[in-house]
Amino acid sequence: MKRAFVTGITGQDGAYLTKHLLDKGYRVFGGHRRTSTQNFWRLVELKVADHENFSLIEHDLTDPGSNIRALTATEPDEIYNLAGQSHVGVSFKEPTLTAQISAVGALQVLEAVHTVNPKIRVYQASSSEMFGKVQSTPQTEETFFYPRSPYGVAKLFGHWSVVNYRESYGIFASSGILFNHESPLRGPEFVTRKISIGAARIRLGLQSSLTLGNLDAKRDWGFAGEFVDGMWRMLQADEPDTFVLATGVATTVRDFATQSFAAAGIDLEWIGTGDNEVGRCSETKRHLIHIDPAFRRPSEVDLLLGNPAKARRILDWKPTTTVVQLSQMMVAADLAREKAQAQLAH
Ligand code: NDP
Ligand code: GDR
Repeated sequence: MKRAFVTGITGQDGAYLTKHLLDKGYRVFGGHRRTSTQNFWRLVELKVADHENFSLIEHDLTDPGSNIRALTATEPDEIYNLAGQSHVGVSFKEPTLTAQISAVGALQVLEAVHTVNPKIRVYQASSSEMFGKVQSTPQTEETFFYPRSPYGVAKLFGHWSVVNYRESYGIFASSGILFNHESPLRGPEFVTRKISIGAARIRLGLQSSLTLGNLDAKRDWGFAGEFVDGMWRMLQADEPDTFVLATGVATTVRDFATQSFAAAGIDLEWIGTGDNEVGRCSETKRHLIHIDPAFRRPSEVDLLLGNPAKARRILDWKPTTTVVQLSQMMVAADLAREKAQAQLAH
């Protein structure tokens, strides 16, 4: 039975990857940091929390001893380093913390592997945010990096550390440059989930409107459940390498909102420009989406659009969920949750 240690188990990808690995017959150890309130709701939703081959282990990426102890205790064949301060907007407010977790933390995982057992295969959660300011599209493994946020800079450090440990010590370490991937388990502070919750609550009369930032940003949005399979495939390959995982289709935030509100049965139309732009219901003319400049970032990434051809060629990985299906899946889940919540309250 193969053994895997997954850091960041309480996050979106941690939950989906754990389910994927358990379905493949792995023994999975999930790293979680101590928090004053437990947050295992995703593991519960995917029904992996009580699985006989799953255990939790306390782990904080920023503590060197914690990394060493986690590897010594779990003796994994593979480690998936998913832990991180993953919010780009927050990284502008907490740049040092972001670097400590997502840059130095990634290095410490590699150093722990180098120290404890250099045969452990490593997956590092790198990001399309490293491409930042658009140099060319679609973005591939060869595209020049130009990060535009403390988050992107930190992830680039992690990415190059992976390449360095691969070349210096022969460690099987792969870097997955993943474009945005979403799901009903996405954190509510990311724009897709913020929209799906907002659409569901407005539809049910629980909320009157939603505020967003930059509607013009374009992202290549895929389904997280399919992206974790790409992570696993990277560690089954003959050689460690760098791979882009993306869908190859970019959508504006505005269009994602229009699709999501349509999935909730609300036809949106857009009026005005800039910070005065409003999304209103075409039927009632009620204003449902406003702009709040506070949600804009000091420097923005305008367009992320990936070409996953290398992953398709070498890993035989291909996503199939379209962005419209994704928005429908997310809105359906939030409508069901909000209805259940509202029933509980009565
Ligand atoms: P989430 O924000 O949902 O999860 C992040 C996880 O990291 C949480 O479990 C969090 O724990 C944990 N974490 C944060 N700080 C520490 C720490 N110091 N020590 C240990 N664990 C910590 O992110 P996702 O699941 O969406 O993403 C997984 C990884 O992939 C992240 O590194 C992200 O940056 C990267 N990524 C994500 C993409 C996406 O579109 N989802 C695209 C490209 C890269 P806690 O619950 O305690 O906060
Ligand atoms: P991103 O995702 O920054 O791409 O990082 P996010 O959903 O936060 O933003 C996507 C785009 O939407 C714009 N936007 C808003 N964003 C948020 N969060 N809230 C708003 O109200 C809002 N309005 C508009 C943003 O400006 C941006 O252009 C995600 C994370 O998962 C990272 O960890 C990961 O590395 C990258 O995707 C790839």
